[in-house]
Amino acid sequence: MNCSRSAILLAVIFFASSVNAFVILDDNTGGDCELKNIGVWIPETKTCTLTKDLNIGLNIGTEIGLQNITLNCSGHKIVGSGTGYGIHAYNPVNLTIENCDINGFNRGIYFWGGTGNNITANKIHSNILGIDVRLQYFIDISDNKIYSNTAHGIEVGYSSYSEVKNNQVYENGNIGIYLEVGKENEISGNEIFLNQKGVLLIFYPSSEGNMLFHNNIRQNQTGAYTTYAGLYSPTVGIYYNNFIDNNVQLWKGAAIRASLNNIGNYWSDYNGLDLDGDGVGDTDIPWQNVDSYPVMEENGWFRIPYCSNGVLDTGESDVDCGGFCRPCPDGNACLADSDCEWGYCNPNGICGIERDLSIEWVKPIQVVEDVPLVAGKDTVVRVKVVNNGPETETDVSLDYSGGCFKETKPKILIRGFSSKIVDFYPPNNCTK
Ligand SMILES: [Ca+2]
Ligand SMILES: [Ca+2]
Repeated sequence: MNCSRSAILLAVIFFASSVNAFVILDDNTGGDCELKNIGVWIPETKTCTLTKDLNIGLNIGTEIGLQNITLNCSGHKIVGSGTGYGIHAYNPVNLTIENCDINGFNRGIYFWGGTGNNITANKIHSNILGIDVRLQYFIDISDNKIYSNTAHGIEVGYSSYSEVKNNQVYENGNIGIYLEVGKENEISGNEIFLNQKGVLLIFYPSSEGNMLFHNNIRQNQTGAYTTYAGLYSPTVGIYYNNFIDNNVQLWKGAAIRASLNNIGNYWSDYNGLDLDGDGVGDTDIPWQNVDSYPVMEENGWFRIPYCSNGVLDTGESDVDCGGFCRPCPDGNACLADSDCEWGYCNPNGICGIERDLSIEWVKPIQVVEDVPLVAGKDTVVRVKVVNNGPETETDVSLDYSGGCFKETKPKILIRGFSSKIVDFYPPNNCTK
């Protein structure tokens, strides 16, 4: 009796989500992209750019997987009423989903099968599951903000060669990033905080080559939870992470290699001693029963020997800096913002200058101070707006006199008692 009741329920959900959704197709109008007047379709690049918010979800193709499609929401919202999928695709190849704000669905993004897909620069929040992708090869999930989903933030299942990187994953009700079976997957560069479990890793014996590295994992109930099914556990690499103030820093149920080049992780609760002053702890090891090389300070892995040998090595963006080494100063080569001291890698792959302003309280109008710009150098003016009150929306403006640059970012939502970074990019022929 219970069986048939669940079967009927599932059928209803599928029917609702497949009918009650816009459909993007690879034809003259991009399917509903232009037919239903929700966006602009460029056939040459197979790109649908949304021009309005949507209150039902989108299917990319039907039962037949499409290739090389891009959906650019251009910041628009796709809002559901608690069921169905925000964006659904079956067996997509080289599908890109970018700049979407997806909330209020059973699953914000759901892919079943596929190769080479990208999910980048989206906000995915207040769904049951934020991103749920299955049976993927070479999926790239990067630079998204994934928060306040009631179950998991990102779930990658039965997939291989995935990259989950540089995402902010926070305040999800159960698991922040859930990697379930598959090989050669990398989870790196993520900020993972205030989830029930920051990261959950489940492996089968065939799940070789998975890595969790270079992440900030803080204030979760459990930082990282590892386990396996089957007769033995493959080894997962967990190194160069900051484990900070998680109630349980690490649950070790699988085999873990907790160091690379004799450098491990930073553990906020490590209270051993560094007897020879090399930045790596020497007593109370292996810490957490896994880490024989706990570093003494946050991001302490810049002490890797290749970071001070005067040679450009694999893993550095310039000589002895970037990557796992110290961030590079202004003018050095970079591949990502995280390679740079100022946190800004310009489009030419050179570390630019960041100007940091801090607004200590959200007020109707607040003039902070002059920020100098240098002609010929790319600058990002990074405004950190601190809100010491309840959740609010505010405009943030940057105005250089002389008409060189003026921009307002409207209606920036700042959660209560938290802060938000707002970046401006003045042209590099400006001086001030
Ligand atoms: Ca030492
Ligand atoms: Ca080097």
